[in-house]
Amino acid sequence: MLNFRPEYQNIFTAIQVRGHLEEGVALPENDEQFRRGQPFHSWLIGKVGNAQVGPIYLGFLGTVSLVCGTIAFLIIGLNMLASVGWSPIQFVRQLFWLALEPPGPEWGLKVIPPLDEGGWWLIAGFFLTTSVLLWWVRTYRRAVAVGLGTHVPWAFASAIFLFLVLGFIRPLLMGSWSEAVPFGIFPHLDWTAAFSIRYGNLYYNPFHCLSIVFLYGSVLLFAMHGATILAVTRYGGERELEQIYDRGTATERAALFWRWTMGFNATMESVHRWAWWFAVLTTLTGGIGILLTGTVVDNWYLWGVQHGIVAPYPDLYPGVVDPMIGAGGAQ
Ligand code: 07D
Repeated sequence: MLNFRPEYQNIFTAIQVRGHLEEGVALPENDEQFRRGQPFHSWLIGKVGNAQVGPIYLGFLGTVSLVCGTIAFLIIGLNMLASVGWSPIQFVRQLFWLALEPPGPEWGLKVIPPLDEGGWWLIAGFFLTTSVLLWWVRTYRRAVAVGLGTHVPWAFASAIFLFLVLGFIRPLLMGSWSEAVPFGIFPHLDWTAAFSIRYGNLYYNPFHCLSIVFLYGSVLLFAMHGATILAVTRYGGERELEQIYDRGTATERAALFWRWTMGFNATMESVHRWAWWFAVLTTLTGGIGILLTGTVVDNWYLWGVQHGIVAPYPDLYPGVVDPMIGAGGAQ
């Protein structure tokens, strides 16, 4: 008969650990001044994470990044508000449909087209990109400052790569800002659907396939790992680092469970490398797929036909000629 504490029996009974308030490791003097706020405990926040809130480090980069992010957010929001005649009620009612669109194709890569014809989109994009990049530098510098590896910043860099490909690099390669994604909730979803159709169905883009594999794979790995660790906490398995260098019964049992159920087990350490690579490769392969679209490959369906991946449509209506390219069509 196993003897375990009832708290560990299911996923709903979270344990809230409250020790003394922690200030964290000491920082060099010129860094220390940016550590802000008196830390406190919050029961509600302790329900989903560490009960301690703060201190926060608001250095120069973080502050500038937040300012730039706020400017972008305000430009986007105010443009949307303007598009509904400055009516707060319509703004809330139509929020999901509102957009700040990039410049039309007639403006190519012009640096500042008229503000209401994409100029605001460019300015908002500039501030958002600056904000994201500065936040990246912040994650890198904070990781080094607390003596961590730089794994988090490099994973974040992969996401930023896709973000830059979609909004900056591919539009540059295509020679037009109009290729970029609009700001807005449904508008950016409509953009992805239109993009897929314009380039002959993104499902046939092998890099979109890979990106989905890694996205779903990340979800699966996260679920497997989270479940495994919760399942072995009763043996101290949540102390993962100790279990990596001094394998205990928690690791043994978890490993045995996976060998029993699927014949193979990751190690207490390697599962984190699996997770890191799957997450990073989602956006890395995705970015490659988007870079190739419209630049190297113009129609992924036809590309699939050409490479024997997909069957061509049967020739049901022989003799029908596209009037745009056939005789008598527009010149
Ligand atoms: C987008 C980039 C990083 C983000 C950063 C954040 C802020 C916040 C906020 C101002 C997520 C910066 C922003 C700080 C600012 C304010 C308020 C990461 C991003 C740094 N697809 N699809 C993918 C599936 C279809 C299409 C990836 C599935 C259709 C396009 C992923 C299906 C069509 C693109 C994926 C499916 C289509 C994608 C995204 C199923 C039409 C992309 C990975 C089951 C709808 C993107 C290669 C990711 C890509 C992408 C999944 C279907 C179009 C794997 C599961 C056929 C155009 N699709 N998709 O992590 O990389 O994004 O494609 O049907 O561009 Mg797809």
